[in-house]
Amino acid sequence: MKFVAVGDTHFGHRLGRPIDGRYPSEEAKFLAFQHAISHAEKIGADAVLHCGDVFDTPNPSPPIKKKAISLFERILERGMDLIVIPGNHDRSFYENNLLQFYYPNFHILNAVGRIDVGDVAIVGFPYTKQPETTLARAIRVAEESRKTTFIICHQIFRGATVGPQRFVFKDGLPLPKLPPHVPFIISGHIHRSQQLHHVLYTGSIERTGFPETIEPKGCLVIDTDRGSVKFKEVPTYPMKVVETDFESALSFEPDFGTYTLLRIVGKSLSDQDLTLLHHHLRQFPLLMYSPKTTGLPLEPLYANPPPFHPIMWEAY
Ligand SMILES: [Mn+2]
Repeated sequence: MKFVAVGDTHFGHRLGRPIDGRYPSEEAKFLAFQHAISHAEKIGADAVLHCGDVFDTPNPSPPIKKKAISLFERILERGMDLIVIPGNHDRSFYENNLLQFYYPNFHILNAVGRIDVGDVAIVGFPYTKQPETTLARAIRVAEESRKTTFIICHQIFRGATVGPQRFVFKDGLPLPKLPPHVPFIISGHIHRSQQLHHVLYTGSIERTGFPETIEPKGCLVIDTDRGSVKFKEVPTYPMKVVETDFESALSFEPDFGTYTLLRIVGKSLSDQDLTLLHHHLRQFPLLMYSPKTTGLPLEPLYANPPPFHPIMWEAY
């Protein structure tokens, strides 16, 4: 059987200012998710697993909800199961939904629960602030299953790494022991896809901020016949970080259609410097810059980003 796991779609996420009334960042999230769906269709996936943070906010606008629902329906109409767990950005949305009336293959896990898809079981639970007890409960539910079982969640595990400076989460969940028929846990929440032993992060489907410029985006493809899990990259909206000195910043022109963060490094800026900068840079809707306060000289952060290792697990 085949599964496509995605996470952190953050539908409705807005970055920069709109161009002709539209935020490219909003459309980019849907486009990236469509690429993941197309891949699921192409390989004949049995189910799509969404590991949380469907929306960016608890109350997305009606057009954002409608677009998201239409993409969910595309998956469901194809006969694939769709299993969703609530993340931390958008939990309230999941409480009442009518999709389940129309599509018996649509599943939301609002508490620890198990969904069977063919000869595989999926155990999942929503984002929680008591992750140790909830994960222990999920593992007990998984133990009762006699099938190959995947656990899906939306949590921080100890050792997860993000950002150009390789920030490491030291306080997350310890990596748990899993029963032999539970080969791995798939999690959303950390936007950089990575493997921590048997914990696999899908990563966000599109970038929600500049620290994510250093990594590709995509979904995970699970093939239970081969026992493999692989990262599948999807095309994304152009985004980059430029680090420069103050003088160059005053004449900087970004590429049109590229989200750009301009970091002015090496000099503490005065009020007058900031006014000059703002006057020049405010004309570009997809450009953001830093610093925005006086007396805070920035160090370069992006000169030596950590290498990205796409998940390529051949035999779990
Ligand atoms: Mn998220």
